[in-house]
Amino acid sequence: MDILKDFSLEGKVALVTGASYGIGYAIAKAYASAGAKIVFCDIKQEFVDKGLASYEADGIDAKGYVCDVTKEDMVQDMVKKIEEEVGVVDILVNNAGIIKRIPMLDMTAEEFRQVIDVDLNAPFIVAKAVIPSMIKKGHGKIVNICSMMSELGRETVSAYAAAKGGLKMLTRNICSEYGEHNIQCNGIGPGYIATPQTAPLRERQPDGSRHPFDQFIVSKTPQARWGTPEDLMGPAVFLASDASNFVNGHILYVDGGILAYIGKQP
Ligand code: NAP
Ligand code: GCO
Repeated sequence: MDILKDFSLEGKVALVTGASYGIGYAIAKAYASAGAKIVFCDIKQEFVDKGLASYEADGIDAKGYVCDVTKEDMVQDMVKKIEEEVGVVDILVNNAGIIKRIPMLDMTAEEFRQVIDVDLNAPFIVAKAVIPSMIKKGHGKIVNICSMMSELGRETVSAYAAAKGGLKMLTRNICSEYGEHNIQCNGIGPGYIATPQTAPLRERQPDGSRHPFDQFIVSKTPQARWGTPEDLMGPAVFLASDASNFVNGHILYVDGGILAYIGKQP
């Protein structure tokens, strides 16, 4: 028996939202190396073009679409085009996301809504667009990119934590509602990963010292380092492959142990 065959994504179509760079790009790269055909979207043509150039440089024949995942009509059109031009989506990664780091009392309701829209409403919209064809095909994999903030709060990220907590429960509900159609819906909860989204938390101070938050995260992580997008590749392939066909409604935390650790004594 060759157990590694179960991790193959040969012949599968994988849609990764917001995958011109960052975590989504790394996951798409991993899926391509496991044999999947990659389709991705980004909100601006310039970022889709940037992403296509990166995929090409990495030897990946990806297809990119301009799509704001918060707009249901755009998402429905994109999925219809993907089905016509590439094939039915076998694997969906709801990766696109934003964060606004604003103290709650200073945050406007509109700013709160914008974060909820991208980080929670959009995964609902995109999942709703791909599930019907997954049901017809008799299988599907949905991977929602959750967060430490699906479990923990911290100052200034009220909207993001609310969205990612909700995304954890949306993950469990898709599992509950569509598991009987052989659709597995799971989440990945990355720890603190070095991407553009967290760049402000790692900026060097004027005196050249490390950002206080950078030092804080390293002290809170048993592996004493920030994660990289590459750290998410293996777990993402596992959750998209036949190797996880009886894993459903699970949030797999890829955090270097943060959630298990009280933190190093200062
Ligand atoms: P990132 O570098 O900011 O990339 C986010 C991507 O999402 C960008 O390509 C962005 O495109 C796209 N996007 C944003 N709004 C969109 C919309 N309305 N429609 C389509 N695409 C949209 O973020 P990241 O660090 O790679 O994070 C990716 C995911 O992982 C997010 O869901 C994030 O919450 C989650 N996460 C990140 C970390 C971390 O430490 N980095 C940890 C846990 C979870 P544009 O550039 O064109 O806006
Ligand atoms: C923050 C960070 C985190 C990470 C990630 C942790 O401001 O606290 O941006 O939210 O992005 O979600 O898992």
